[in-house]
Amino acid sequence: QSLEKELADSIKEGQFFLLFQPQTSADGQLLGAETLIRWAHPVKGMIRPDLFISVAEETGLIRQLGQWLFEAVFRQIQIWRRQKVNYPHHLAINVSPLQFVDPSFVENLQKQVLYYDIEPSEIVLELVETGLLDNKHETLDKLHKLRAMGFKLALDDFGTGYSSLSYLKDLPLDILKIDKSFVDDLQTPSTLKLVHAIVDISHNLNLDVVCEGVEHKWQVNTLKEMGCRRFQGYYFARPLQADTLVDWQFAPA
Ligand code: G
Ligand code: G
Ligand code: G
Ligand code: MN
Ligand code: NA
Repeated sequence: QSLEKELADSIKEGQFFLLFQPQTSADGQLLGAETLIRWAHPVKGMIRPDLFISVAEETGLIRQLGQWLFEAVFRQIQIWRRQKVNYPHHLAINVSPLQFVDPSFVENLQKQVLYYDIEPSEIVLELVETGLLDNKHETLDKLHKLRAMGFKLALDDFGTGYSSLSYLKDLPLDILKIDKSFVDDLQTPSTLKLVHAIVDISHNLNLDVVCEGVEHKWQVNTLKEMGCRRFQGYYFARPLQADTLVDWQFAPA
């Protein structure tokens, strides 16, 4: 059976689940988490999102999957609240460009936060450049509405696309996520200088910076010296199950 066909059924059959990757301070204090979807396929085993998100986008199923994703995160927040555990105050959710350009995206999200009694200021929407490019007027209108509702807005994967500085100037954003490819390449002097400049610009524009894909202590130290205060990567933690996340504490190797 094709992946497309299976995707449609799998949403109904509850084969998707969420993991949460900690976002921390330089010394490993939990500041937030990014939600990462997984597909537990009954036959093929675990399928990574790199494979099925693009299929979902091509087939239009991403709208349904995106809807499921928000509901799954919001239900998880309700569970944490009921358990009276301390869950991270910023939960980041990846938004596919195709979800974002949907004319009813803002309205649907509004309904969901009301229904699940969610405080939008606890939610970070991770957006990518594609989709923010298309219709400038509509994009700005949506971003302003989402922010007025209280959501935090992050620009994900910064540095991988065209990453025009005009995004940072023109779009109402709260957070910039520096892509792993930069963090990997910090030993190259030109990359180091570029990342330093991006961090400075971001902070001058009142954007928080999250450094992604941090795998080594030297990377944390280097980035910290540049003024970075938020980190996400295997050095601190891999994506975790919900109940592991709330008990998680950084233990340096
Ligand atoms: O989760 P991983 O660890 O494998 O993520 C791989 C890619 O899939 C990343 O680009 C990530 O942004 C994307 N991704 C992971 N979870 C989600 C999700 O819930 N929604 C969307 N749209 N993309 C996701
Ligand atoms: O107020 P209530 O009894 O629902 O709180 C239960 C638990 O949920 C508390 O221990 C608190 O840590 C957590 N909690 C309540 N409200 C919030 C909130 O707005 N943000 C976060 N992160 N946790 C909350
Ligand atoms: O594209 P996006 O930034 O949303 O997705 C984050 C992706 O990076 C996920 O696939 C996540 O599992 C992965 N990731 C997070 N931290 C690390 C890391 O330290 N090393 C590697 N190799 N991947 C990471
Ligand atoms: Mn992301
Ligand atoms: Na990224």
